[in-house]
Amino acid sequence: MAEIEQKKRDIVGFLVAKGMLVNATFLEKLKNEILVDHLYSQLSNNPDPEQLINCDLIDLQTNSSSQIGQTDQITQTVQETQTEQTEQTEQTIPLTQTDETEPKKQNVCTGRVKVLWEYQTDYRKRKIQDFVNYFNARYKILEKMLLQRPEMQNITSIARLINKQDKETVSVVGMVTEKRTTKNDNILAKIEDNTGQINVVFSKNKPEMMAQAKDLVLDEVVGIVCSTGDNILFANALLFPDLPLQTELKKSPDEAYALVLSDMHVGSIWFEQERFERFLKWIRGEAGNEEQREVAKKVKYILLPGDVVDGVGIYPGMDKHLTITDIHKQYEECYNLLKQIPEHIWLIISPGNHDVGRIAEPQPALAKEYTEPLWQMPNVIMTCNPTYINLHASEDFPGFNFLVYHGYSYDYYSQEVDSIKNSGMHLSDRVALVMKFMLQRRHLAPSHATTLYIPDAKTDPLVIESVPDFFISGHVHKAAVTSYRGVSIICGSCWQSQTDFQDKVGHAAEPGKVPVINLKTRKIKLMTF
Ligand code: D5M
Ligand code: FE
Ligand code: ZN
Repeated sequence: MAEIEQKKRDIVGFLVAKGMLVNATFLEKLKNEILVDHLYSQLSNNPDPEQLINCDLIDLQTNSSSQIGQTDQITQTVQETQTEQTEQTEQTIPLTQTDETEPKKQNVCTGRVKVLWEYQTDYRKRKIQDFVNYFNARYKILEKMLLQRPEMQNITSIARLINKQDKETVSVVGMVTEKRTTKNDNILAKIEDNTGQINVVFSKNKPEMMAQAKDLVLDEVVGIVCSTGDNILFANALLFPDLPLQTELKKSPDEAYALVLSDMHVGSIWFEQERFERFLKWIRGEAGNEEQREVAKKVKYILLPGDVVDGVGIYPGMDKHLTITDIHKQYEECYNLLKQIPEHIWLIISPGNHDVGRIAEPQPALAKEYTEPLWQMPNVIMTCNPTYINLHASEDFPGFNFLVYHGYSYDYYSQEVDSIKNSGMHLSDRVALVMKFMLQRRHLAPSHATTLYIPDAKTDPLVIESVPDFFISGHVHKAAVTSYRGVSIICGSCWQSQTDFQDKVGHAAEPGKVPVINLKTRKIKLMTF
């Protein structure tokens, strides 16, 4: 029995390593030992993962009479799932009937999840050079984005500007290393590229640019169109890496929903059990009006972007704020709750700053050692923070790219970026502005040390390298929905009522709001539980 379980794990592990994630239907299939043995025997040949996932018992010519009953049973289960799925997607994803030999390869999944980027933990000790390389990597990616802008045509390196005598219009790309307001109310920033550094003046006489310059944060990489002076630059325009202007909004051909369920904080004395149970009732189709129940039926994905448990030892004296003081038991309780969600819904779990493991980002997927029951769930995908995943792809649809980040760095930006701080909004209502700020900077924590991070010599995983369709966060404990240049920005709420700490810092939590994303219309509604 244990051997079979290990084989199952190896099969799933193989598929995950190949970027193929398995769904409930597939795991249901794995209940049959013949199929497990068959698939396992294939692993050593490095099989095509697509074929492996679509392999069915009926494809296997098994003669074992003792197994036939079981075989029929499983096949039936698969067919039932297919029928259901076919009905749901019929209007929009027609089944191609041409491939008669492989009818079951169509729509076996009730939805598709692909992890596009997975963080591989690298526990070696970091040296100074790693930090240098990391900053260089970040600089290069952002510079490349900036150089695509027409305004950046006359790009010159800083070293070549230092000795320029004549007044000329040039453009530079640099990392901001200093910033201050002068006594004349202009802004003086020092920028640096890999050839040198130079001061840039942003004049208060250009109000639009001045507003942008006030928002500059240290270490961000910007483009500046400027006039040269004597060892100084006078800025005429400031450019952020930013998103391209919106093209057509991608929409799913079929009606399906994704939910954001962040910050459960299971184990906390402030965990809102009753509220969460109301959510569970709805998602199981046992509560809500007719329209709401219809939506519940079509939910295919639930994103849980971190703080799924309250954790232990996160701050001094935390014990007295916990109903469950053992980290294993917290995840076990989390499992007890999540297993009540219908299995046809994918649950995509990524870590937050309260979860087990390191809080330095990128945070690897939650360690199995502490979260075993979650890993065992057939419909759970454990991924890292930040993570980049593709949801709902089909033969006719490329799927949506989701950038999911817990949001630990956001506390700093909501209090320090000039336009956000002075937005007139309450601290807990600023997250939409912060998330837009991140998209403009193309970075999840542009200033060094605004979040803990692990430098990676080759790349900076917190750079927003590809433009997502959806940008999802949590952490702030208050839901928000907006959009920027075609990217839907969504922050989940929480399942923990206002904590003592939040009282102290003047933060107002608003638990129990669930962003419900209609993937067909791209409309997002907040449901309250
Ligand atoms: O954080 C939940 C929320 O609590 C977060 O978005 C704001 C508030 N919070 C947490 N830590 C801080 C700090 N250091 N300053 C200001 N506000 C904070 P959670 O991660 O669930 O504890
Ligand atoms: Fe939280
Ligand atoms: Zn958090």
